[in-house]
Amino acid sequence: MRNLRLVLGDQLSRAVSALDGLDATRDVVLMVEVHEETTYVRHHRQKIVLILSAMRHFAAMLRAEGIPVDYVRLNAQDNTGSLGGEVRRALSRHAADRVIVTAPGEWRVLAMMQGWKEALGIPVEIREDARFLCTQERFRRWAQGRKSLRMEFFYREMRRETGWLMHGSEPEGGRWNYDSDNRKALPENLRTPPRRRFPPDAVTAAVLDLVRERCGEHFGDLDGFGWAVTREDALAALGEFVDRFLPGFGDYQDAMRDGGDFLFHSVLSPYLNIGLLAPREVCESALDAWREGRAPLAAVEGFVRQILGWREYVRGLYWLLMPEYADSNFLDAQRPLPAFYWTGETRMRCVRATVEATRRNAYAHHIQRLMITGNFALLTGISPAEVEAWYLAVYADAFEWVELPNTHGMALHADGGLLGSKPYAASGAYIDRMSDYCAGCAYSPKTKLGERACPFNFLYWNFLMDNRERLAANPRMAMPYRTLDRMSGERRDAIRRDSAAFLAALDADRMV
Ligand code: FAD
Ligand code: DLZ
Ligand code: SF4
Repeated sequence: MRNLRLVLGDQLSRAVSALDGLDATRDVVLMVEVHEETTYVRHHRQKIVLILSAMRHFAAMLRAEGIPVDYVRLNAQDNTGSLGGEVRRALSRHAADRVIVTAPGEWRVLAMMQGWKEALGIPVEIREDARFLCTQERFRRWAQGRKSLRMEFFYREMRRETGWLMHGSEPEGGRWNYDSDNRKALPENLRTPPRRRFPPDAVTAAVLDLVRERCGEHFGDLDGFGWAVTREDALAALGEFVDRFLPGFGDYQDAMRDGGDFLFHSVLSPYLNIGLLAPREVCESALDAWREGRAPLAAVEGFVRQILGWREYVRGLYWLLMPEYADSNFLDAQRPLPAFYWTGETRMRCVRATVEATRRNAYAHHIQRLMITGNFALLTGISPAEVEAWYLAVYADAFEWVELPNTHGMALHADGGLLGSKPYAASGAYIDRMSDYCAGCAYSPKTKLGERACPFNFLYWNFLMDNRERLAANPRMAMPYRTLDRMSGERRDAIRRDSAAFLAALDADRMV
């Protein structure tokens, strides 16, 4: 029997289940660059280059092992432009009896694959994606019958299961979570060493030309492309992070600085998500650094929690709750996405800096995503579907299984609090405390009302007033509502007036 083994652009691991049991004398691996996947959202151009170049390198690596790979390029003649169309064509080229594929990272693609069996008239085996630390079945068992699906409880179970940072049955150091140590603002004189980037080789250069030619309409700079596109280089990026940045990861996890594009973050998410790195090896590198005294416990716990906790948890939720999850809109947010999410043309320096960094790098760190662009969208009631399409497009690490719960649940509270116990809404004071953006802004974080007032200030209170019925019963919102209720009627009227004027300007596409 000849199997056609399809490997997608975010499945570039030698250990991917679609390749299990491969017989190189009979089977064929199929990899396809298709218009449908490069355009289902207007992906950042660096994201497309990263994926296509990494796919080409991966195919070359398999071939070097003696595995037959049928690779269809984006501009190949007769390329049908869709995954389904290319599988159909390949089946007739190779007279295969069966298609084997690893489950994709998106509901849309899974639904498509489930239709292939009937459409193609041959067996299609969809195998579990085993590249995660928690299986879907394990997550379902954890979630079953629970009232609250909080990440922290899931994370503790995963710590116990892996034995990572455990001292018998107790957490190492006596605490499960060192987050309260991880909220320092960056000292002004602290400079982060420059990040290693990987200059394009001939394969990447060819893909850069292709994307320049075909994706002119897409968002994002191509100059300065420096992502690793091979496992070898991704491992070098991991090594650099652990040696030079992990020790500062915890302390400055929530900090922001204009021009500090990566700070102490790992910048490994694109490699984890497309398969160049595995979550286990990334966590184990960090754990080794702690055991050898090269990184403190709080930093390593914080880092491991992001991967063993958050990353596994959002994936579990996605597959548990989709497709209905994406349809909820708890806060009834309907506003269209402002144009400055693409252009960066706004007087709010924090938003402009985040959009510009995103355009430069196809990357922004977590606090920029959550507390700047996410917070603004939450406070102004932008439609979840529009915000989600933006996040899915602009980041090199964006795949729906991880992007959607983070945007829909964490940033926008559109799920009504399934993922986060309260909305991550914040005023200018938070942004001022955690960043240097406000110093050079046209607005003032200390001014609460009027022309110079930071928009996050009045919008924050306006958001609470608009959503009182939905949020006031939440115990974690009791304090802000008490503060709101202590305000004078005139002050609340002024907040409403300034917010209405700001939102009218936003809706009219005027500079804000
Ligand atoms: P680090 O800060 O170094 O963290 C280490 C690793 O932990 C990351 O590489 C990532 O794999 C994992 N991680 C950290 N936080 C999360 C989280 N909340 N959910 C899942 N994994 C996490 N992450 C994506 O990988 N893809 C996305 O499309 C994505 N969209 C997001 C959208 C919004 C609105 C928000 C608030 C967060 C989003 N995140 C997403 C989570 C997080 O912001 C990124 O994983 C992180 O910024 C990647 O940078 P890093 O590798 O430097 O992370
Ligand atoms: C994101 C992406 C892009 C831009 N291009 C391709 C492609 O040409 N071929 C491919 O196999 N995969 C691509 N991908 C990744 C897919 O979109 C991804 O596999 C699905 O969204 C499921 O996660
Ligand atoms: Fe952002 Fe407000 Fe600070 Fe300006 S003043 S940078 S808008 S938080």
